[in-house]
Amino acid sequence: MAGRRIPDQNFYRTNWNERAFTVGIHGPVGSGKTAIILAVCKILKDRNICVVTNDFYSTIDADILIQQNAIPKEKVRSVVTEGCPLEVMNKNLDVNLKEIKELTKLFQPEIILLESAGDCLAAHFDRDLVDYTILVIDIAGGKNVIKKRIAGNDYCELLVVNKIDLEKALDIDMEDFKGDVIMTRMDRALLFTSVKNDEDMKDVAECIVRECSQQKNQIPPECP
Ligand SMILES: Nc1nc2c(ncn2[C@@H]2O[C@H](COP(=O)(O)OP(=O)(O)O)[C@@H](O)[C@H]2O)c(=O)[nH]1
Ligand SMILES: [Mg+2]
Repeated sequence: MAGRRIPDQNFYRTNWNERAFTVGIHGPVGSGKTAIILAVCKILKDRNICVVTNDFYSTIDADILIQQNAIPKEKVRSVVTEGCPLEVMNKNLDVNLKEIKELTKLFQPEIILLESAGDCLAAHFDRDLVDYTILVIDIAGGKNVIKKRIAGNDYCELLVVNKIDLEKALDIDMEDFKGDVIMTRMDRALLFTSVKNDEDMKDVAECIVRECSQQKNQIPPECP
């Protein structure tokens, strides 16, 4: 049920050589961001992709991507974050931008996937950092998780509700659950996924590639 992106009339970018098309992938710890990035990298293996991860005090996520041969080692950068999760992306916005620009210079990638940590919405949605924002949540929070407001749901371009394969274990009625989620998204893009389902992961990859192509082919408005 991928919908359309909210048009952002004031946002046109033409210089992709300094900072490649960047996808911000954020959401709570454990929702499946790294697992989705892993799957997307494998699906898009013939394209030129780079990844930046943000890990607290570790390089775990970047290590997973490299060990699982999702992406060549040199195309992954790990920003090791410290301190309060609420501030972490904010503090590290410059560091992330630096890594993204360096990767762009080195490889001229078509797409950079940025896995972010923490809840600093201002940083996640900063247009100087990312061109397309994906929020990943999972159903493990229970059937009411979407009724409690999810930080970022109002702003992200694509909401991914992951781990739907766990519906029975969590005793969730998916039809009810989906209805609640759809209410919050209206006509904005939304996917229900399991990383165990290749088709679901292909849908995520497709959204990214389509958005990348749309933004790069956008014609800026003429100056008045
Ligand atoms: N059953 C199931 N497990 C998943 C799914 N997605 C991720 N996981 C598992 O959830 C855990 C956390 O995933 P991870 O990608 O590290 O979450 P992150 O913190 O958001 O990056 C890992 O053990 C994954 O294998 C899914 O769709 N279904
Ligand atoms: Mg992760």
